[in-house]
Amino acid sequence: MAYRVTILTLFPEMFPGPLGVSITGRALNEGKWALDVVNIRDSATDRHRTVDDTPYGGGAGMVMKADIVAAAIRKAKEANPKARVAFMAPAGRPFKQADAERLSREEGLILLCGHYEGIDQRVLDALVDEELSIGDYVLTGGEVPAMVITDAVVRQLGGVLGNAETLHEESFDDGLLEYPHYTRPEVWEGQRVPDVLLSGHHGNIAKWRLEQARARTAERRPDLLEKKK
Ligand code: 4H7
Repeated sequence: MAYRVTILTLFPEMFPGPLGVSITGRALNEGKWALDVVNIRDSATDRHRTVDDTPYGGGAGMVMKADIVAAAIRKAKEANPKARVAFMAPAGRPFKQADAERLSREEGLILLCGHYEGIDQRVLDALVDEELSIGDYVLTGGEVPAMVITDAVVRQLGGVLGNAETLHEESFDDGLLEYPHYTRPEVWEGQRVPDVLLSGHHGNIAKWRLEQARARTAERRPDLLEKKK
């Protein structure tokens, strides 16, 4: 059975969006993974299809209702019964490459996208396995984070990446930032390609790339070097 991703959202028209093109789109068309998009509003029961209500304790904004969101999650679980359920939130645990690898080894994924001020905590406690954040910024909704996580997970699935793409992955899965890349022409607007890359000396090229990756990491992400020790 193909890996199934179920998205629970108030804005289903946002999908597949970027997931429908390039590597993820090709893999989707080839049946290497499946995407279900479920409108949370379809689980509303009243005449106005209400999904939100005012917060207990007061304050600005609205909160997504526990009963409606719970019904949507339960419906998603019927079609994707062994899936891990994740909620995209600014207060979530930071999503890392290791999470993409771990989630790709699960039997499917249900991603819950919040809007308004968030979702009633009780449905999260009862039905959500983990809460994830893609970074320290606030977004309008959880849809873009869900796309980010789906992209990162799908490219870890077997048979999704081509040979060249897989090789590249391996050479830079070492906790360093990537080295800089160059292609023709040799001189562009007065800037030359570094001589070593034209030398044909594969040992020197590998050494230079590693030095570049280390220097960049020290400059831009010293936290990553600290972790490697
Ligand atoms: C849960 C709770 C994820 C989800 C609140 C989601 C950033 C990330 C959301 C909110 C997200 C991330 C709703 C609070 C919109 C702010 C204006 C959806 N933002 N939002 N409010 N970093 N937003 O992964």
